[in-house]
Amino acid sequence: MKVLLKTDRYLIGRWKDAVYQHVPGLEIVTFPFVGDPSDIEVVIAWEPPQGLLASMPNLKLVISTGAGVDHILKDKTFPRDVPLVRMVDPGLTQGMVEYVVMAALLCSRRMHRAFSAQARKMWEPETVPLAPEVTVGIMGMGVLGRACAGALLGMGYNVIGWSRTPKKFDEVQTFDGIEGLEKFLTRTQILVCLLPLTAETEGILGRGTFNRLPPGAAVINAGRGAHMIEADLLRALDMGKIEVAVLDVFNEEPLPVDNPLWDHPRVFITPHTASVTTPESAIVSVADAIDELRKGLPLSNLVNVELGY
Ligand code: NDP
Ligand code: OXD
Repeated sequence: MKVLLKTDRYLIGRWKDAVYQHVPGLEIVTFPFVGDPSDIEVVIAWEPPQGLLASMPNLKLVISTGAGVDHILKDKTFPRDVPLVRMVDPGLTQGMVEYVVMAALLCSRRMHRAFSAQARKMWEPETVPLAPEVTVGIMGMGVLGRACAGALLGMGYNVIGWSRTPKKFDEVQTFDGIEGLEKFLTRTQILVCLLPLTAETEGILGRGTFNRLPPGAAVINAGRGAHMIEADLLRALDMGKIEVAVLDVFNEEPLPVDNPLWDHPRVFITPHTASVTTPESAIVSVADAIDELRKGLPLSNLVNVELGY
């Protein structure tokens, strides 16, 4: 079986080693070398170029090294009959839990004010709410959203969740669908976006959403940049509707130097590193997918390409 690796350039060597060590009996080629496209049966991919997957007539499986698959489905030539499996990996989940807990603490402890006072060498004490006085609303109660909810509950935060379909959790009140969105937002003081990017979720972090949050709310976006209408966020920040934002993902990445978000005193920025897939841990999920394919078993973490996640 011939496998093509198309991952971030700086990770390709580590991915190759991991696949050699964990999945016996594969011939591995690394992009941009492809050889004869009709020989490739499996592609392990991050941001494959437009048309690459469609050029492989014998492709049997595509494995996304990311949890999100928008980077693959944005290619309109993607062969939709080929199974697409996404990344579910304890390391990726742990990274996101750490990021969201860190970001929630930055917001509820109002660290932007402390950092601003430090920059001005001003001693400006203030009391901040404790976690039990703060409600964190998580958009997207999937693998990552649920894990973050558990960690935030452990910190003492109130946690509520929003998803496409109804959910039931012991300690997390949940809302679903467009009908549930308003109630969810009006109760949320720190909004965390962990949605996949789909036709339905694109632009969801915009004026309509910000207007429904209580005044002085915080926004954490670790989903995708296209969830956010950046101009609406800047307006909401400047109007005081949103007190602070923690952003990991952007409409254009790397974030252009002239983007006003860089200089905003109440915006924290990270470069799409909320959680990064580590080949040495993610290889378990990749090996499982190839094993399931070889044995003709149902594939774990199969994406519904119609829904886009
Ligand atoms: P999952 O597929 O496990 O969960 C997705 C969740 O979003 C589900 O609860 C789903 O609802 C909900 N959802 C989807 N569409 C809608 C909708 N239209 N309305 C309301 N809820 C919706 O994904 P993961 O938790 O594994 O990952 C989530 C996203 O996080 C990824 O797609 C990726 O974009 C992002 N990510 C970002 C990283 C970073 O470093 N910044 C790293 C890893 C992931 P339901 O349960 O009803 O299906
Ligand atoms: C992912 C990502 O989707 O890294 O896993 O953004």
